[in-house]
Amino acid sequence: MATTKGTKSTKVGTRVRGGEVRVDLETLKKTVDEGLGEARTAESADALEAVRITYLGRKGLMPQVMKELKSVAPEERAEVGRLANSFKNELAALLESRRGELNGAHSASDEAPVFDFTLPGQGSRRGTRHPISMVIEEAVAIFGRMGFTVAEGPDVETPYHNFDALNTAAHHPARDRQDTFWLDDGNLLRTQTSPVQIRVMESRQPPVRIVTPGRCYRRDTTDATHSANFHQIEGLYVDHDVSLADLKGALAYFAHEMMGPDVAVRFRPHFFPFTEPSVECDFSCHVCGGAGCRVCKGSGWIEIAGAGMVDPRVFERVGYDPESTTGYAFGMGIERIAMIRYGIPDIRLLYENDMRFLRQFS
Ligand code: 2NM
Repeated sequence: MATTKGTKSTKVGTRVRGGEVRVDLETLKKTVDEGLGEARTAESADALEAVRITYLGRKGLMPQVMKELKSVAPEERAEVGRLANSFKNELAALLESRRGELNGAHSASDEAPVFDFTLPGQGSRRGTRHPISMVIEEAVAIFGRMGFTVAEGPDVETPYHNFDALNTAAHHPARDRQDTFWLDDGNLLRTQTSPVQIRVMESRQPPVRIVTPGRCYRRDTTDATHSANFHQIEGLYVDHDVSLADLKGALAYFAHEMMGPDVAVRFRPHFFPFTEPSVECDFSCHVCGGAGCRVCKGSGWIEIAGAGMVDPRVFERVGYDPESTTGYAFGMGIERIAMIRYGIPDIRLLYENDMRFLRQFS
């Protein structure tokens, strides 16, 4: 476009005397092409923003065109208005999409990488086995080496399986509402795992050689050594000519495998309704070696298991011949063994799910 004295071409038309700009379609079309081109080729967010300010900013070219629309030749005016409007929309959309593009490219390559492959991983902490599970698994493995298999049964039991079949007298204090969690339907939460052994004997003929690990319930007030929920593992071996010597050998083997070869075992007479004779089995204190310390309360011995020869009345109840059938049974508390083995001073630590405590176990 020719430039004459006193006039000067601008991006949207010709500046005439008095500073006003005469907008014309041809110049505007060029400006539109330039604007879209600049927006397409801007290489940074800042450059993009400069394009926006030049064309769409408050003092930019398009507001100027709109203001000067009245100066446009009447035959061009409608076309100039349409072009200016469509350009504004197109440019705004283009700026928007280029901005997204540049921002994405910017963070992915120029400055902070999204992922630094050289950083050490965060790792995920593996869980640990609960000490109760560890003792159960260990005990099951030890008895497994003596030919015992695992049997399980329901936590909710009938009074028949939990008491009657075990020859527990109707007036026995263990049945008391104070000792047992009775349910409204007349059933109860098992107070030991012996009812599992009754169920197994009801359903199988001898020989039977099982251990029954599992959760038991008694209405104890919780303190450092009592929990209303606890675990037992009981064992039962039924065959012909099973003797008390077999029982002693099995429990001695268990003691050495569980607590170490230097642990001594002793048996004291006791009473249980379901065994005759009955014994209690103590392990010598693995901490002081029998000399007496805090762990064994000065006695040198730790009470570990109750046991005995299965009472013929129990065999009668389950349909075994009480004359020809012999067997031993034993039972012990898992928590007690865990506490002794790992030096856990309070049974509640086993039930509070404090990760600082539990993470110490493998
Ligand atoms: C114990 C102590 C002594 C025992 C007896 C029986 C069964 F079913 F054969 F009669 N099961 N468990 C038993 C014997 C349990 O726990 C301290």
